[in-house]
Amino acid sequence: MANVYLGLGTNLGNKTENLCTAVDKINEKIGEVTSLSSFFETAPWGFQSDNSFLNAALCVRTSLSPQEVLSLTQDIERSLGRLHKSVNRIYSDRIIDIDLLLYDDLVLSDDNLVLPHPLMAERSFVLLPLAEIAADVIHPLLHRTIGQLASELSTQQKK
Ligand code: PH2
Ligand code: MG
Ligand code: MG
Repeated sequence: MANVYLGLGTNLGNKTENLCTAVDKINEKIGEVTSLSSFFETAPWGFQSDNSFLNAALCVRTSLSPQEVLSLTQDIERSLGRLHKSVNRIYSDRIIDIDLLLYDDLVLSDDNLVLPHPLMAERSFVLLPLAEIAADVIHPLLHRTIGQLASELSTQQKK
């Protein structure tokens, strides 16, 4: 069994409902959701939009491989009505986005999946929810805890 941390985000429609539906489907199709952060209202990062986000992080215990988890999260995104993915980091408004952040302490770089998520340490909309549920988890490449990364990022952003 692996502990997998997922980041969830939505900035369209009924955002609370979108997150809750995604969590239910993850619990049903991927494995037991063992922790869930609170929902954070955040400003769009990396693109312009009038629609603020609701972001969350969760831990799911699963016997599935990283690729199987990825494929199921993409099925869940589609079942909630997500139409397109970002291309070359051109982001757009979305009903739901589910990102794989950490899969135990696995380091992996496939064409369609990189673990840990390559941008997680730069994004407070990822680190703040994640720090609520995984403060003591160590990032396998940066060798710092999620709690440390979160507080370092917020100090950096105040400069
Ligand atoms: N996701 C992005 C790009 N920008 N900004 C916020 N606040 N929340 C997100 O989930 C988010 C974003 C790419 O997936
Ligand atoms: Mg994303
Ligand atoms: Mg995504």
